[in-house]
This record gives sequence, C-alpha cells and structure tokens, in this order.
Amino acid sequence: MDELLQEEDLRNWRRTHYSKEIALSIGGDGEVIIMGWVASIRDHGNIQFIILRDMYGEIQITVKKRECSDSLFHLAKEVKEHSSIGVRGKVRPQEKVPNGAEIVPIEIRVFSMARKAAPFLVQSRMSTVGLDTRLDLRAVDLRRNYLGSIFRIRQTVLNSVRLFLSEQKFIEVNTPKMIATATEGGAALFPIFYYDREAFLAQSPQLYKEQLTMAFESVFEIGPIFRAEPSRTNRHLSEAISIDVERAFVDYNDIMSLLERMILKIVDTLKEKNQDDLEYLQLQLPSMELPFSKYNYSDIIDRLQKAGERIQWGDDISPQIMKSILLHEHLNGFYFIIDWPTSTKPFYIKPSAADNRICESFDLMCEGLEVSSGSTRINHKDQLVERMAKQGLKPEAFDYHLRVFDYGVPPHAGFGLGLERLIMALTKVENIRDVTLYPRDIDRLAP
Ligand code: AMO
Repeated sequence: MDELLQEEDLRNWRRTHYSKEIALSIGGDGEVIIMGWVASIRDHGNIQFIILRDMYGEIQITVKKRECSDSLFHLAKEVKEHSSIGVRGKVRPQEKVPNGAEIVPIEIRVFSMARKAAPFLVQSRMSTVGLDTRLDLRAVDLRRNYLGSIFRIRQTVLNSVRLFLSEQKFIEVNTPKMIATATEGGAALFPIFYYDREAFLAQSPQLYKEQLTMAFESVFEIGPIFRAEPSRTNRHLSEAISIDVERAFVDYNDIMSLLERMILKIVDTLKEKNQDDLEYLQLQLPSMELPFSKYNYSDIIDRLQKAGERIQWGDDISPQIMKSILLHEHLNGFYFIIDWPTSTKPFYIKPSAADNRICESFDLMCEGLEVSSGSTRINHKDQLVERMAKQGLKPEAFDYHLRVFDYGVPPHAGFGLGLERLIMALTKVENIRDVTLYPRDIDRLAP
C-alpha cells in the first residue's frame, strides 16, 4: 500500500449523520462526520469526486486541489473503491447531485483500504455477473443498492408481522430446532448427530406450535426450517425462514382471514415506510381486496381436465399449470387453493367432516408461487394415530407428542408462511437466493 496512505482506527470519531440526512444540515456552519464505504470515484484531474455510501444512501465528497491539503488530495486520489472510510467536513449546497448537498472534506480517515477490485459493480441495478460469483462474495454483493432495498423491505415485513400478530394477542415463541421426528413427510430431513443418537434438523415447528396452543392459545414463531431439497429450483432453499402461526378455538377459515389481513397490513406498511425502496425497484405493490379469491382444489382439477391437461385428482398442481389457467382470468396477486385431498397433506391436518377424502387445508398462492400453507388440525388422539398409521408413520415415535392429547388439546388451526417466498412475491424477484442473505442449497454450504 502507498506509504502516505495509513489505515487508521476509529478513535474518537463517531458518525453525526447518515448520507440521507446531510442535506438537512445545510445552513448550519458546523462540521459533520459521515462513515461508509467508497462506492465510486471520478477523477477530474484537480477535482476528485468520491461517492460515499452508507446503509441509507450516497453522498458526494468533493475534493478540490486548492481547497485542501496536499496529503488529503493525495489520499482522495489513491483511495480505492470499496474501502471503508470516515469523512469529517463541511456541508455545501450542490444542485447537480440528487440530495442537493455535498461534503467538502477537512479530514478523511481510511479505516480499511480495499485491496482488490470487486468482481462486480455495486452501482448497477441489475448485476453484470452470475449469481454464484456474487454469492461467493456475498457481503460485498449486499452493498448493492438493489439488495439494500430488498433487505429493508424484508425488515419492514418482519416488523409489521410482529406488530400485527402482537396486536392480535399472539405470543412469540421459539421451539427446538434439533428434533426427534419428521412432521412434513419423511424424505426431506437433515440427520444430525445428537450425542450418541441420530436426530434431525426441524422441517417445521409444527407439533410444538400446536402443543403450545394448549397453554398460550395464540402463538407465532419466526425461525429457520430445514429441508433437504434434492432439486435445484428458484424457489427452494435447504434453510428457509418460516413465519409460523397457530391459534386455538378457530378453524382454517378464520386462519385464512387472519393471514390475508396480515398480508394487507404488510403491504400497507411497505407503501408507507418503504416508498424510496419501492421506487428504486420500480415496484407497484398490488392493491389488495379482501377477501382473497378462493379456488377449490377439485374445481381446479376439473377445469384442468376439461382443458385437456393430463392431471388426476390427487396430483399436485404445478406452478406452471396454475399460472397458465390464471392467465386467462387476468388474476393478479394473492389467492387461496382450498380443500386439498387428505392423501396429499401431512398427518396432522383435519379431514373434512362431510368427505374425509378432502381435508380442511389451504395453500396461499401469489400468481404461480406458493407462499403459505395452513389448515385446521386434528385435536383428537385416536384420529391422529389413525392418520399417522395411514401415512406409514409409527405412532410410538410420536409418543412425546401424543401424550399431551390426554390433557385437552383445543380445536386449533394455523399456517406456515415462507418469508423468502413472500419477499419474492412482493418484490417480483425470481430467484429465492437473491432475497436470502446466505442461501443454503444442494450445492452451497458457504459462505
Ligand atoms: P409447508 O411444507 O407447505 O407447510 O411449508 C410452509 C411454507 O414454507 C415455505 N417453504 C419453503 N421456502 C423455501 N424453501 C423451501 N424448501 C421451503 N419449504 C417450505 C413455503 C411454504 O408454503 N407445517 C406446515 C405449515 C402449517 O400447516 O402450519 C408446513 O411446513 O412458503
């Protein structure tokens, strides 16, 4: 490194403003301290423009040869993109830049000099390189404005979910992630060593959240779920974040109503709090009309068969097929598919009293993407044991769960909502890895 360029410690410097707040301090004659990283540099001979980026935006640092010391000008010439810096300086109005102000530096401290050029541009909205190159250096990739907007949107989604559910008298819980048995069908489990036994990473907090309705009535959890997904798709992760909700003394209709009101609240909050991000992403969030449309599984199969699709009652409905029939209806946004065949759903879901071949279940879709599924649950031990046996599961393995059914499990219902799927639906991002900080899939376990 250039010997005139010394990396410095933070010492007594603390940020006084974020980039976005700088314009507000015009007129004051005090100094400001801003911190961030060098997003880009423009060299105009006797003037250097450094664009400093922080979490909330960008600000121009204008370094003119005749306005500063030689050492400061030298530093401005040599500092590299991505370096982490702090700037102490004065604010000056500047019409030519978006936020109407620039900084005239008095002192610049390079906290950490970038040693390599990044293999991609952080400025560009769309990436110029492949996803794998970006994921290999994800912390740097995340400096892109585009991803900043996505993850600020994620933050608002999480906040509004917590606020909404707390207002509805839900208690936030955390359940074990190292567990003894599967809940969502046997195949997609990750086995782990648990002392001298085999255990698994939890596919879902399903049985725990159901049990907790016995004491707390309404619970929710926001936490990781683990699925050993063998296929490479744009919508599956091996580790995803699920918003799990469970409530006593309600059925799946009440839960669908709760879920759609929660989505409405999220969308309204985003429109209010994330205008800049929505504008940057050129996103128009759908206007929501409640209730969301409900399509009956059997009706969809009928329609598909009439349209010549080779599909049987009992088959899953692929996103492509769903999209193709919905195109004709110009249906945009969220809708439910309800009353799935009992055989296609996990053992804990309550079969319909009128016809036990179908069960009180729903998937919430956004266009072709499944974002959530939920149901009324079985709350009687005998029926649960019977359903386990029908699905080839050993009731003895669930003894820890079945024993609580001797003590008054209330009627209850709930849903699991994939956080990344919801962000994809809201932001129209096509690959789930882009809305995940450090995605895990069949090929990737690092970083
Ligand atoms: P399900 O298995 O349908 O239901 O999962 C619920 C929601 O979680 C999300 N999801 C995933 N997201 C990313 N990658 C994955 N591999 C992945 N798997 C699931 C989806 C899905 O709709 N226990 C039930 C929920 C309940 O009934 O309460 C369950 O796990 O958005």
